[in-house]
Amino acid sequence: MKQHWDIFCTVVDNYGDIGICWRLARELVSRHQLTVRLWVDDMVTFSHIAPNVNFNKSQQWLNGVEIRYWSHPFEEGIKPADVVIEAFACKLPESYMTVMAELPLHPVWINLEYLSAENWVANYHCLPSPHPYLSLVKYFFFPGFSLGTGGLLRTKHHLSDKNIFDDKARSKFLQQLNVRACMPSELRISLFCYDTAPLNELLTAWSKSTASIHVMVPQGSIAKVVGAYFHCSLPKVGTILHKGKLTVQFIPFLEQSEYDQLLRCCDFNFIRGEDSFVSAQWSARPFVWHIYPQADNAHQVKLESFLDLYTAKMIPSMAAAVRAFWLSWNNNDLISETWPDYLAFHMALKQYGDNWVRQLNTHTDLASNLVQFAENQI
Ligand code: TRH
Repeated sequence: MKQHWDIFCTVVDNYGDIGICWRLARELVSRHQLTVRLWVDDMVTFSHIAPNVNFNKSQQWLNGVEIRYWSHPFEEGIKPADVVIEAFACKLPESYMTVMAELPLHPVWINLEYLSAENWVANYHCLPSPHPYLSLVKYFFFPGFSLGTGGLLRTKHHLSDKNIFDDKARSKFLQQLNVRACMPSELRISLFCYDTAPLNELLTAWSKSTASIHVMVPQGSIAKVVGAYFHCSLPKVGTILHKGKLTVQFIPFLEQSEYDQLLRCCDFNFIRGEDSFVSAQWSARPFVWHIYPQADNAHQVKLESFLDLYTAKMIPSMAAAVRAFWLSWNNNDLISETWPDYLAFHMALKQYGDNWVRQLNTHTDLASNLVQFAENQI
């Protein structure tokens, strides 16, 4: 009989939590043939990355996943699944946990953690934590980049099969977005970051760049900041603005798998948070991470740990240029000085992206690791 999985997701802010859970749910259904129910407390945010989700419905099926609105109080009479994923410590409903504890065979209960490249991750991966008063055990599952961690989410949308998504497919995809073909020396860039990033400095650096630059900006708060730079309030989809070497085009906020495709069409991807950060790596294109800011500057350690890992096999000058640009992007510092050095490594970074994907591919992916772990517990 097919195993049943429940994934619980609260949308803290933005799109990352539901972005990851939605990817994972589809992967468990399509590749591991599991029956998956995804509980989400914010259907409107969900519908931004998955426009086929009807946010007025409390139950619906999409891509083989049963999507349920997580209401408060939680629905009565719900039978817990064989495996329960609590995404990012979102706290399962009390009533659901009580039923879990009453079942003769307790479900496998996994808390899916945020991704980090820090060394301690492997030591904490899969550690059990007994519930204080129910006879249940929760396991902490840490995604990561190295052996001994839970690995990275890798889906069919991520895998850049060069034979399928070739130049022709790329041009067709961009045409659908009304993005014109680039001139031979022009660079195509996708821009997704938090609106605290030093956008004005970067746009100025781009306008003075040695290469012509065509930037695609999805609708949202960044579009407003970029629009303001050009004295254009509320730039609409399709608006194109110019300054010096820079062309900015405002595009729609895309459906998640389309966004994955966009990443594979660009010369540089500016990404953020966790999910687009992982997708950008699978796209094998040069990328720049705007990390989600955390209390006590915990994100700085996370950023440095990833930089150490990612640049480890680069030649020193390239590693220095990457580190300098990423740090200036995250710390609002000296963008005009770090961009030209970073840009100079464009071709080398592109090649490095292929090697990086090869390195990541030597580890088992997150969904497969979760399935294996659950099977070992049952
Ligand atoms: O949106 P994010 O900032 O999300 C998160 C949340 O802030 C979360 O609380 C925090 O814990 C986490 O970051 C670290 O960034 P992220 O993770 O990249 O998620 C963005 C999602 O939006 C991702 O699934 C890709 C998707 N997306 C689209 O589907 N279409 C688009 O056009 C764009 C730009 C993104």
